[in-house]
Amino acid sequence: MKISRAEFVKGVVGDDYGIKDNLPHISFFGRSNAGKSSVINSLVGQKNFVKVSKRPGKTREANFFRINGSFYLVDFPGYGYAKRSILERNKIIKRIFWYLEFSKTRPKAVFLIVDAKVGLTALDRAMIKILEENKHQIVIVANKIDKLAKSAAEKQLSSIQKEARDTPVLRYSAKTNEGKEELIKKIERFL
Ligand SMILES: Nc1nc2c(ncn2[C@@H]2O[C@H](COP(=O)(O)OP(=O)(O)OP(=O)(O)O)[C@@H](O)[C@H]2O)c(=O)[nH]1
Ligand SMILES: [Mg+2]
Repeated sequence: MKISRAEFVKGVVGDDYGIKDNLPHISFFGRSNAGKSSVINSLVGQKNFVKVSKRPGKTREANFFRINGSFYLVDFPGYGYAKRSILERNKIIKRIFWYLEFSKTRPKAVFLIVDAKVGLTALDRAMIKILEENKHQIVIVANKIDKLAKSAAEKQLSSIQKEARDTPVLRYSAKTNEGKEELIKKIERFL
């Protein structure tokens, strides 16, 4: 698959997604600052398609991007951003969980973006648990692999893979586009 068209459709704050075209969703979750928006930018090949900021906590809405007119990439707000109020953090988690448990439009797959250098955090583990309980297809994307030297990268990847057991872990860099072909292939398989 070649991504030739990417359109921003809407940003959704509440629980009503209001998108009724029945196109499949592929959803991106992860800690704030892990690079969800950057990964989407690298996939669509446009640097500033989704806003990325130096400060985490930029994405506050679930943003729906229609790709090739045939499916959605959904960029969710990151969880665990410490500078947000507890109330706001809870709201975000609640919204994500609602989507994963009750939304009529179940995502075809969930890509969990982690910072390869940081590895899996407690919140990522909680997220994986919810995803598994709700029988979602999961792929872990170990992003920012460019920040690690080769041996450190291998070490981190194998420790993430060991913990993730059967869940696939992809190495990725939104900066260099490493892993882009594999990620697009994975997405394609879920559609
Ligand atoms: N070196 C490097 N930096 C990256 C990579 N991906 C993202 N970044 C940087 O990490 C920061 C956060 O990226 P975002 O894409 O905004 O992260 P996010 O997960 O969407 O964050 P929230 O919207 O806060 O949830 C930005 O400064 C990016 O430039 C990568 O693969 N390599
Ligand atoms: Mg973002």
